[in-house]
Amino acid sequence: MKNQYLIDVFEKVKKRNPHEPEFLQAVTEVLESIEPVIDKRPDFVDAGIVERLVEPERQIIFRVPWIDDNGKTQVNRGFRVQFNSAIGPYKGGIRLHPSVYIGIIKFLGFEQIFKNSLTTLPMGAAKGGADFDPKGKSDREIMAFCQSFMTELYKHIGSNSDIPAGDIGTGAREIGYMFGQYKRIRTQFTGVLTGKGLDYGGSYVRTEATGYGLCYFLEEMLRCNGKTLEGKRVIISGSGNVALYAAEKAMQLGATVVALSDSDGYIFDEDGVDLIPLKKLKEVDRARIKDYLRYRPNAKYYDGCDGIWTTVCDIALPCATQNEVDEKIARLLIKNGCIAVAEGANMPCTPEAIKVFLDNGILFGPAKAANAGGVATSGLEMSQNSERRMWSFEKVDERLKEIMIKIFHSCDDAARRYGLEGNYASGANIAAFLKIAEAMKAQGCV
Ligand code: NDP
Ligand code: 2IT
Repeated sequence: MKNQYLIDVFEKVKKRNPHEPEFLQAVTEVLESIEPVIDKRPDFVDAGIVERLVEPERQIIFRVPWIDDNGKTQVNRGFRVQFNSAIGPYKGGIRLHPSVYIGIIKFLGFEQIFKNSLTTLPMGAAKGGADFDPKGKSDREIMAFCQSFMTELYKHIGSNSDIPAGDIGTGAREIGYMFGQYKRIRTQFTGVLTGKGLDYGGSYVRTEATGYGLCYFLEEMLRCNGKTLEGKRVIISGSGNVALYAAEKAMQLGATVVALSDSDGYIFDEDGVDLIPLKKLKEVDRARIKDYLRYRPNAKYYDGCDGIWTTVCDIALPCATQNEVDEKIARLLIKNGCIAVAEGANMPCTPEAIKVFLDNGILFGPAKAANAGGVATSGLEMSQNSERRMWSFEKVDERLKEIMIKIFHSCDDAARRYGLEGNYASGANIAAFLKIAEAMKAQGCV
């Protein structure tokens, strides 16, 4: 970074947010790529856009007490960071994972600003969560936690102010319990959460949306570079909501998915993973990925989640968590013949890894563009809730596809306009930032 204004803003961010490496990483990546915009737009500097952008509008931290199955009191820490409302009500998921702390929620909330801007839908940005580990908990314990979490969170959210959704550890079950508690406390049946069940205000395709959207984006990125998904060998990290539906769509588009993982290890199935047993294992039984071998004894299981990146592939889709692909892994993927990487997870590739991809001509789809299909479909769920109607699967899927193709082209166009052809990571940041910055400028110093 050479721009003095951006250097000064970043120094302040570092000073104000020590011990939050993920947040600083997300901010650095954005500030570096908007430098050519700031160089040309002194009006953004005058309006203090960037120093306002890096400071959340509101941060809420609260106690979440609940009783476990042994009658013992447990206490978790809950978060909601309402980052930016320049272009719409706060919108973003809830992460339930033991690693959650304020720095993780802030990095995710910050990324969400740009992602939501790219969707073209009117959504501001927030993220929430708790350091609660859903793994191994009974349904009753999950319900007790979700009800307690919502008993505080309800004060800060609403269908026109802040609309949470799922993320790691928060799926249909958790959204259901949270929605039930919100409705009970507020006596209001509104679209306050997205990712709801289809029987009570949910949208078709929301379950599939992030994974499907990732593949729609990937397909367009490949097409515009004279390639297709047909016949490609794909590896996907994770085996949660995003990974499973990325696998499903990649297969529908003619690719062979040979490996998926969880935090313990990964499976390799040479002829292509069989999604029917895998979905049952992960979505119904809540089992581990190694149990896949019970259905496909010829597949292989290896301990250690990092091992998946040694698998020979044409395309890699990191769909588990942040910073799972580092520089070493990036070089290994390239050595093994990988031609494209698209991020299903949020910030799964380190800045060093991204640089290696870009320097080596690997097609790289950045998270805030490539995984925006989830929140975009949440936006479509909000529209349906407002209309009090439900659109067909086909209609939502069609809208999702259109949005993902448009997102790819906004990244591509912005990159070209700034002489960064093929750098969709910078293109995504620039395109998203311009819209947010104009909206913030128009609304004055708030
Ligand atoms: P899930 O909870 O459904 O699945 C998460 C998967 O990632 C699991 O397989 C989990 O393995 C693995 N995982 C989680 N943490 C780690 C870790 N620290 N190390 C290794 N593996 C890990 O979450 P989602 O599929 O919803 O989310 C995955 C990613 O996609 C996240 O980065 C999320 O922010 C992002 N995302 C999600 C969207 C959505 O709509 N759900 C939308 C856009 C982005 P294990 O079971 O062993 O923990
Ligand atoms: O990271 C994300 O975009 C999500 N977890 C989805 C957010 C949403 O509001 O659907």
